[in-house]
Amino acid sequence: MDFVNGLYQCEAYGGGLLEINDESEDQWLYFHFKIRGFQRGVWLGVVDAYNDRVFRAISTQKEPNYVKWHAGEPNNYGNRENCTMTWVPRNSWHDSDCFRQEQVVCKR
Ligand SMILES: [Ca+2]
Ligand SMILES: [Ca+2]
Repeated sequence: MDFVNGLYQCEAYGGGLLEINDESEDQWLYFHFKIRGFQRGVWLGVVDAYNDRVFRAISTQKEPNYVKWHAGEPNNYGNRENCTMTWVPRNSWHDSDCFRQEQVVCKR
């Protein structure tokens, strides 16, 4: 599912897209991604809404306290990467094209 459809889906459940707030939550999620067979990306509720490379959490509109960018990310590849996913194989974050089809996890 692309980013915005994932966001709408989560809001329909009364929540929002996954946000990861600290290292222990990150480890808990990674464990669950592995046992549930997640392979590619999982969208996070962290966006570069103005494409100025300032990523904010949707829930707070503030820069998140905890981030886990992969080395060299966010790189705004092609000047069109304004959404964030955690890439399960490396357990680290990438800015990414919002129209990619990735996995969705909701949080509330
Ligand atoms: Ca961007
Ligand atoms: Ca990127």
